[in-house]
Amino acid sequence: MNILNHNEALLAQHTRRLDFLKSEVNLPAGILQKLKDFQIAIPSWALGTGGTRFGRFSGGGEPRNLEEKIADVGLLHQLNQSSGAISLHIPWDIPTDPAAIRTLAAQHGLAFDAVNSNTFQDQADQAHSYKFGSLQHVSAATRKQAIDHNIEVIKHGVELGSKALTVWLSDGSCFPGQLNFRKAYERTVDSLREIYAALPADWSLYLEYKAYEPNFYSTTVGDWGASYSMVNKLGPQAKTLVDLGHHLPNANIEQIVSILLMEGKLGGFHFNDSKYGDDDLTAGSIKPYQLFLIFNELVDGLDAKGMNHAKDLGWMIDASHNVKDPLEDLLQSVEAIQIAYAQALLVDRKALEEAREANDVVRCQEILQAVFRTDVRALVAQARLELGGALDPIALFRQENMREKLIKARGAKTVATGL
Ligand code: LRH
Ligand code: MN
Repeated sequence: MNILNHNEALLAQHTRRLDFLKSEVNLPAGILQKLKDFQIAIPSWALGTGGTRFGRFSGGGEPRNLEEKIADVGLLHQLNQSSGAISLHIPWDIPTDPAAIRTLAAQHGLAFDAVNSNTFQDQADQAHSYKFGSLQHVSAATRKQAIDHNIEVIKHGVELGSKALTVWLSDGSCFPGQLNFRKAYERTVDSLREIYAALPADWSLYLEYKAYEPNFYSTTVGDWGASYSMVNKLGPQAKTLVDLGHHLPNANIEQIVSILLMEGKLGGFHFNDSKYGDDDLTAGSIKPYQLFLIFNELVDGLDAKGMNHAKDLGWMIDASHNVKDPLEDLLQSVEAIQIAYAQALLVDRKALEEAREANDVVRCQEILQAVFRTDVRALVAQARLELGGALDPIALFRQENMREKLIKARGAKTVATGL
């Protein structure tokens, strides 16, 4: 891919935009380095075309195995220099030769972020079905099967250099009366304790909550309260994972984030966007102001605790692509996340606190919205440029006819494992 020629053609326009931004805004010292250090993990299960129960419309050239998934994330990282990690889902992506996979990932400049277990689907050779749950199941044998799977996933992660296990449980119920909520909660915590006990000392366990789907009456880890209470019972290595699409309508996610972070129980994120349910749409495509407000709380809370922005939380995307090219969609998500982070770094926190302490509500909004209405794309592009990335990743992806090349290499009908 000819990134140099691409950047040369766009440099004059880029420099004009960056100079204009610098003439309008005092850029805090170190903001470019923070943007360069900020790497977002790409989900291995979102490199193909997603679908719904009503249909799936593949775009072709999808990765046929883990090696090709790593190559696709490597391509994203080459373009934006901000996708330096991949998050695997087991058993969709079992690394049969971990050493070779690790070497291949390193060749693409990629690390392995959290590994994800899967006790929401029955595998062909499985003894006990997860139809009525996994860690909450009434049968101890089914719970043990699910615990053993999570411990197996940790082993795969250790071989790859990952440092976290993400547990999302579809467990719950579809009808009133179906479930004893207290027993389900206690069985889930007891099962998680056995998984927690298998964690290496330097690992984290991220417990992801979700309001509904596939269960439509109750979900046992259904909201931040359930996850937070459970991770507190488990111990210091257990944290709550916030998937932006897993909330009931109009939930104040930035407030949830601020409290979890303050409590030292925020583990990380699955970034996406949604208008109705767990739509898994492109981050920042529906509610960009909410994404900015979340990063506003993150920068404030991370600095208040002296935490390292890039390293101390899990930054991951979890999206599904029904109508967009999966790689273009992921490039857009990473860009939207970098923009929200850059804007949050520009917030004048001293002025905002003074306005808050003075109950000057109008001034508070003026301070936040002035930043939200500041076009920081040139700043995010400058970070990419300085790391050797493309000034306009999607334009270069298209100029290079990458999708056509992938279809030529892999075929038009290939289907990637995942959702
Ligand atoms: C559940 C979820 C979870 C993954 C799955 C692919 O909705 O967000 O994070 O395991 O999507
Ligand atoms: Mn998720």
